[in-house]
Amino acid sequence: MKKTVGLLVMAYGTPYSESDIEAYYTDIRHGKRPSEEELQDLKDRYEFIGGLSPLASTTQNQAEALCSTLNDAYNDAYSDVEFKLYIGLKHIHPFIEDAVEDMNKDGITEAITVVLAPHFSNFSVGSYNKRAKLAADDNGISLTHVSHYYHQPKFIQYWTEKINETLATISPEEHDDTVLVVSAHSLPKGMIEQSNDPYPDELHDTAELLKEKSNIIHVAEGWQSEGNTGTPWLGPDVQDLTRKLAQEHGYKNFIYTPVGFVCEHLEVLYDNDYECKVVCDEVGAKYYRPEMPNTDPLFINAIVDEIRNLY
Ligand code: FEC
Repeated sequence: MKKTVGLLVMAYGTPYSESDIEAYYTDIRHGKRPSEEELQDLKDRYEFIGGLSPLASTTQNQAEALCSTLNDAYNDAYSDVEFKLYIGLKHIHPFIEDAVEDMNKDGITEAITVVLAPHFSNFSVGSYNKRAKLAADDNGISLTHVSHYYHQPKFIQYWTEKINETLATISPEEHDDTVLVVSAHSLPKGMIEQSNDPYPDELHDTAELLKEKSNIIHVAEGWQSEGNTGTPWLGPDVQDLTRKLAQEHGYKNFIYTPVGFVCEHLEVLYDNDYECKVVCDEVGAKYYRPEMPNTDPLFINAIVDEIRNLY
């Protein structure tokens, strides 16, 4: 008899329809309703990327690909374990707590948790894990958390291949005029510094690994998608960084790799593909943004490899 272990895949979540946007934004802001202006601004950004974000269906596809690849990997090892998938979202239903309750109803007593974000911060992956743990403790379920997987060779290989494929479309004489911008979602600076959070170091390690493994010559690190809290966030912001790099080095080509995210969604389709592109146009440089990992087998297997190290 195989033992059924829960696979709790957690992700940010996105509105399923325009009418969900207000409640979703209110949840992101810890229950504080956005002003009419803020709400309209967010609605306009969704409108700009085609009405809604592809995040909901991509999360579902990524989670299903992960669960089946994981089951194949454990079958190959003649294991007595079978993983059953549960999806728990941070800001919209099915919430993390709903998924844990479903596990309990199904008689699950042990589960692996994975967040669809590759770097660890106490304020991102750590906060998902905390919510899962609280709910799991109430339901008598023991959890093993995947903290991060940005360092997994297959994750780095995915991005290395994408960078090299992009470079291959740029003439070799221009490679010295090309810069790679490696970025993740910004977070409030004070929170990160006070808690000695590993998040900035993990982004830095990612940038170093990509520089070492790929054919890129110049690499810069930046932060993106910061919120309006009136307090400083981690910088440099990718748009300011673009202007500065163009001014100081005269780069002609900018390749953006938002490695802190794992698929195309609002923060990539708007903040990179629109906002960074506008700055590239302004400074007379070309904009490139390779495809995000989505369900690429290298990406899915990077998470499987991390799980196999832990469980
Ligand atoms: O495609 C979509 O519909 C959703 C895309 C989306 C992802 C995402 C990932 C992260 N966020 C992180 C932190 C913050 C902090 C605040 C914040 C605000 C927003 C807003 C939207 C939004 N985030 Fe998000 N985030 C996505 C979407 N995020 C929409 C609200 C409007 C705005 O500010 O643009 C600020 C909260 C506050 O105001 O108090 C902090 C982090 C990640 C990456 C890790 C993860 O995926 O969990 C960190 C995707």
